[in-house]
Amino acid sequence: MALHEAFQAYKGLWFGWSGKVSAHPAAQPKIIDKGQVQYAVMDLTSLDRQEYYNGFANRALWPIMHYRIGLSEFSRADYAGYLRVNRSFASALAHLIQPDDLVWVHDYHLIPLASELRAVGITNPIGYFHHIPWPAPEVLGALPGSTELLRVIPDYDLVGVQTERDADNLRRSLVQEVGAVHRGADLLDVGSRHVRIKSAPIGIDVHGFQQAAQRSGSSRLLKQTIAGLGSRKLIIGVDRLDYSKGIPERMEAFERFLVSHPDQRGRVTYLQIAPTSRSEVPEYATLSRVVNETLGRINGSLGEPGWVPIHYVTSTYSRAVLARLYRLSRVGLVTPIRDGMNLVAKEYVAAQDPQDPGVLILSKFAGAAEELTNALIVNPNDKVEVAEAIQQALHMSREERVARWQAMLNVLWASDVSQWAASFIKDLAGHKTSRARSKIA
Ligand code: ADQ
Repeated sequence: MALHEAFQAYKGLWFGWSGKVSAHPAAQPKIIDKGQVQYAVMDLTSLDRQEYYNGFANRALWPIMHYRIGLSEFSRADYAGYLRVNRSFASALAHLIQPDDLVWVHDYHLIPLASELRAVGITNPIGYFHHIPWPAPEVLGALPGSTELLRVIPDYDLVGVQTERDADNLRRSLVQEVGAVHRGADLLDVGSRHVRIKSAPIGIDVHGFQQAAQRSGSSRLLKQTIAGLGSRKLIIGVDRLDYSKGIPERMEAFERFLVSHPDQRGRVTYLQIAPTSRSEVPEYATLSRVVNETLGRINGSLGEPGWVPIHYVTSTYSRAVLARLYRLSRVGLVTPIRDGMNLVAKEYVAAQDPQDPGVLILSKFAGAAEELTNALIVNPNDKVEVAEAIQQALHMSREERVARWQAMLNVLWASDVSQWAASFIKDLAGHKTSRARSKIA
């Protein structure tokens, strides 16, 4: 979503998986024209989806990148599928790349794409942005094939990650595993290639969220939430249903808060919005069960007639509805166990009422914590600490809320998503003298 907005400003071509599976996918992409941007999309076979997407990308790489070595399921067949799909994407994309194009690749599904493009003769500048954390070398090293993945990184000219910590981790892995040599602050030499690794934290459409939060959007969830709240304060969590987001841990921290502060029972409602994702991956089905059990237990043991402590919904909502809900909430609870950035933290801040803003409680393991230092920063594994942060947030003076919020809003304005994209593209363009359009994969 954030990316699509940022790229509306550019004449370019977006290339990627259509999200569809077919028995005999065409070798060339289907081209769809939408204003300035052309979309080139390809179907996958069901084996591709299983090995490439559900398998290596989401069952091996995703957990490792989120420091969950124990959840990472590596299989040689999945890895071969990952490389095969990247190769077929590269061979289709190569026909669409013009001599003056910049190519900007996004996320962990496509790490080998530059290498495959180089193999078919593409010499254009190619950048890569990694949306999720880049783990410490000793964590990544647990993944079979990780050295091979590192070897293809120098086929990019520019690599962006979300935080300084991620950039440092990636540079250290390149030095330790593939013999990269530092040539400047963020420039590395690997054989004859040079690659720049920079921290480039992604932003949001700040103005868009501010505007949306002030409109009187309507939806059943919004109406029911407003009607059910009365004088209660609202605490909100919004996440894809993913084990990296710390949803059951957060519910238990809220339970701890209610147990430690019984006077607050009936005075607060916690709304957790968590649309299902990756349901074909077994760990996500397990998570769904755990969340439902945790929710049922807490609501069963602490609920009272006329008051349900945690409201849990799994639908997706428009930006207008989310922004209104953020603004209605006294507390934004963003406590991932590990997260590349976490856009919800930024959206929550942008949507607040300047006269009476809510308080952001933010995990120290979200990339956003490097920037939003005026949030209440917590360790999401420490339920007592999170519970006490909830208590502090609910009782914070208006002056302190305004001061913290203003400081965080200033950070958001310093790099919204359009500036973020423009800055990356400018850096990438530094690798050539002229360009006509950009390619996004
Ligand atoms: P995600 O893991 O998907 O992104 P996040 O950054 O929180 O995580 O973005 C989620 C987005 O989905 C937000 O814009 C949010 O508003 C939206 N969303 C969540 N629930 C929704 C719902 N019920 N209805 C509609 N929209 C909903 C990955 C990385 C992150 C990184 C981003 C961007 O894992 O760490 O911040 O990419 O780089």
